[in-house]
Amino acid sequence: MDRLKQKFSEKASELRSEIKAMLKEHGDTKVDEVALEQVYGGARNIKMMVWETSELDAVEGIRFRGFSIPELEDLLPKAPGGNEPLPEGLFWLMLVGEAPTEEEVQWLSKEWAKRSSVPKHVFDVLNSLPLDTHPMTQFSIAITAMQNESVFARRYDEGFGKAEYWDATYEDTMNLVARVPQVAAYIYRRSFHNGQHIASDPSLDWAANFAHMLGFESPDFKELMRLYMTIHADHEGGNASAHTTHLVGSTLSDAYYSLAAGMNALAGPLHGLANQEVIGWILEMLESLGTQTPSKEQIAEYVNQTLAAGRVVPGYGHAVLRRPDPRFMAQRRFAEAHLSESPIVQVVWKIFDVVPGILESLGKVKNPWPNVDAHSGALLIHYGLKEFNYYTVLFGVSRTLGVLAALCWSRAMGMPLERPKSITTAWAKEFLAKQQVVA
Ligand code: HAX
Repeated sequence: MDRLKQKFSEKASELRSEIKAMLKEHGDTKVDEVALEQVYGGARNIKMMVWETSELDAVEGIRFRGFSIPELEDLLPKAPGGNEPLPEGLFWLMLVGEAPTEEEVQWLSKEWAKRSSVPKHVFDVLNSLPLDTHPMTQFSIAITAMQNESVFARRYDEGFGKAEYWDATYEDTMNLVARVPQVAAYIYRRSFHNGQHIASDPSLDWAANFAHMLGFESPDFKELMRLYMTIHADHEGGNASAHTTHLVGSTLSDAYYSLAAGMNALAGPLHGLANQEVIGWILEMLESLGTQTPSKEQIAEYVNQTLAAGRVVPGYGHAVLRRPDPRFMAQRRFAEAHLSESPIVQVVWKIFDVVPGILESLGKVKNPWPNVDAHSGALLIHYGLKEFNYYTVLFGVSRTLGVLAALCWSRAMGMPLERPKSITTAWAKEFLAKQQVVA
């Protein structure tokens, strides 16, 4: 058993016993009440699942195992000479709840490099798709195409028992995390660089190797990828990509099916695809205004036109957050340090000055502040990654870390099939009528 698997097994066994004891004593304690508007309103804020790897506070933002993004920037190991946390460290932290040492992170980089070989048929499947197939469609198909390699599915067929589910899920998770950068880079190069692929360099860390396979060698871009892959990894369990992965996994669909399902959820414009939408919207705005350096007044006018057309302002608002997203602020800090003169970054910052006031004035938007997707595109464009319908794949590569670390925990905790209750409107009316009779 490898060292991370051993550690995970020990932690999981401890927590399993604790949960068993807690449920024995407090299993019928109420943790929530549900209002009819939540039932009709996208289940906002209803506590209905367990997600060990991270927790989202409406004001403070995301905490991974209790650590905020600025704290992670200090806590996690960096690449030699670098300032940004290595995503390997975040994965380790999410999986076992302890920050790794430099040596443990180096071991994990090597372990993923060892497991990174993608079966040839996956590339054949990708090559059979029209070149203009959306990169997220290609990504989802490629993940599903790898499913024949699932250790979980094979061992389930052979008749293995519940106590081993976590072990096989760990193997699938490690293999998938190791492989997705190569799959994602292949999609980028086939879609946008005439199929001129770049071989993996296993001496590099996971994010730097991904940057290299995409075709970007600048040290700053590699640092950006380390930051990007760290901050997009997890956002507790209720967001659509995490929840979908969790739900599908609860049927004992293996990690490949579960991740592909989660990626299909990420591909929606109200979720991960917003990173593509933001930059598309900014470029449309610049074109429509006929300037690369719009004034705040011009931006405000364009925002009002967007709203008048019944569209949302992409990159702003959030179902849980009620302050500027710390993931936006982390990217802003990176931009201030590396590319504060970039014209497109300047536009993003001006939009940040203008949009919250306008959204607030509508009186209905619960969070007028920027989310993670408001900044990322401008950073990528600056470094030359301009094909913005690819951006959600970058998000997906990172999100793989969080949703699969959480899937390991779900199988280790013996989480059951997820099956909440739905109602009909007829039931709701009848229920309300009975309540009135009682009152
Ligand atoms: N622009 C215009 N209107 C907005 C808005 C925005 N950015 N954000 C919210 N609203 C509107 C809603 O559409 C809703 O209007 P109606 O009542 O007319 O339907 C109203 O304000 C109340 O919505 P809310 O309660 O504040 O927000 P929700 O929890 O319903 O939705 C969303 C959260 C993220 C979907 C929403 O803010 C939105 O559409 N934002 C733009 C798209 C976006 O950036 N998505 C990415 C979110 C982060 C993420 O998942 N990244 O992957």
